[in-house]
Amino acid sequence: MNSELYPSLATLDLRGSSLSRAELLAALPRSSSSVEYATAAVEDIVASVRAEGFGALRSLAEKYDGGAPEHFRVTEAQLAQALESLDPKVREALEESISRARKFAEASVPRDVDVDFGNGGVVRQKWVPVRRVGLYVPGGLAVYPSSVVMNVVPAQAAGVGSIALVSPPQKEFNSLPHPTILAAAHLLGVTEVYALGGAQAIASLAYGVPADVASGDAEIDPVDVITGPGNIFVATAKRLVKGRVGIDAEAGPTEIAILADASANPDFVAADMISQAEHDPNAASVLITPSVDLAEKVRASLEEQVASTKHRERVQTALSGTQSAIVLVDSLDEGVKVCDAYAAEHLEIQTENAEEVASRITAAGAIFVGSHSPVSLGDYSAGSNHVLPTMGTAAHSSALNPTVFLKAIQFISYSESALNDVARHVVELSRAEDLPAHGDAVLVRTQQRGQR
Ligand code: HSO
Ligand code: ZN
Repeated sequence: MNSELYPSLATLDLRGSSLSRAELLAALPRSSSSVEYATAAVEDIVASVRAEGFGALRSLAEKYDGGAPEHFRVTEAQLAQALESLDPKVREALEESISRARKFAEASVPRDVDVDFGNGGVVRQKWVPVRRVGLYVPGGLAVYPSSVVMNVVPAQAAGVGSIALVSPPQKEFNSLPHPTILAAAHLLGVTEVYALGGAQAIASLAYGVPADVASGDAEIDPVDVITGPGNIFVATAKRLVKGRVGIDAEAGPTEIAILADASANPDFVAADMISQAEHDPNAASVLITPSVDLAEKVRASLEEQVASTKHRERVQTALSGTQSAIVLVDSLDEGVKVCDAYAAEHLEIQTENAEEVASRITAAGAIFVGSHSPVSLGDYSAGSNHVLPTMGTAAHSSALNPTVFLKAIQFISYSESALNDVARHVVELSRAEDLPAHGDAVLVRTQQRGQR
């Protein structure tokens, strides 16, 4: 094929090969970001926050964020001020994003179940929100008010009563979080916001921070669940505090895979590859196609579109990295297998009968079906969530959704006669496990001790 166009994007030619799943996994492009190397530094940060509270937070903010705010908690007046200063068009766009995300999140809250086994033997499952959550919104290369929406809305839909939001202090904004982040928080009715970033923010949420009389900073109450994307230090810290708190899927560099055939519009495919590459030089853009002709046209379109895109350098680095490629396959069926093995954060299906092809996919964070459902739509305004599992973790993990903020409590309520119905089976199994006291606890109620 003609790789002279956009030659820095690699080709992986799988045509005619019959790889095992393990071989396929090894062959597929993937960014090599690993949380291990940050572990020692993050352990130190978590330990110092636990030992020294706000004192540690102050010196860490000076060291990593170029300065500490007067108080870490953002005041109501500062939140209101940020919203007042927000461009009305951005406000309108955020409101639309919130209303669609809310509609979808509320519809996604799982139903309670109630199963009657007869004679008054009932088992129920009730979804109960966690008491308090901490949501991390990154600073860094870009400012993401959209991520405020994507984290807050499912927590609210789940019925969480207490929400704390953290985002790194920005030197140019008086060491407060970026004003559009504050504005989005205020729009969503979130009143507890802290200028805290990095591993220290995660440690503060997980373990809490005692009040500091000297500085006047009030106590930060520990949370039960922490969600939200962040850099490698944030991801590592979340991994460290997991168990003490629940976390969402670990977020690595963003990735887009596109399964396309000859019917796809190459300009659409190229634009979507560029759109996610724009996030990060480590972002992954992967096109999977049985059509050599489409692959060539996409290269030509990339050549043109990359030249005029704003974050050209970042995009070029991402597209020429080993994590990005055009993968040639023998057929769409083979393409589906490749998609399932890759388990992309975002998967676009730009083929004939896109709905049918999409229905055969079994691993992806979110699937964007057909020519008019680009990933960037989902990033902002579709109603779906943009906090998604990366690095192949979509094989076992899901988009951020209300269940992340809920626990399913089971209620067991049996009457005497319902207990009678199964008593002998409990006794039998307790004997099989050599735990006779288990059976006795039933027999003492059903007065069948004589049968022992
Ligand atoms: N594509 C990113 C989310 C995002 N895009 C935020 C723009 N703003 C990861 O899913
Ligand atoms: Zn994006």
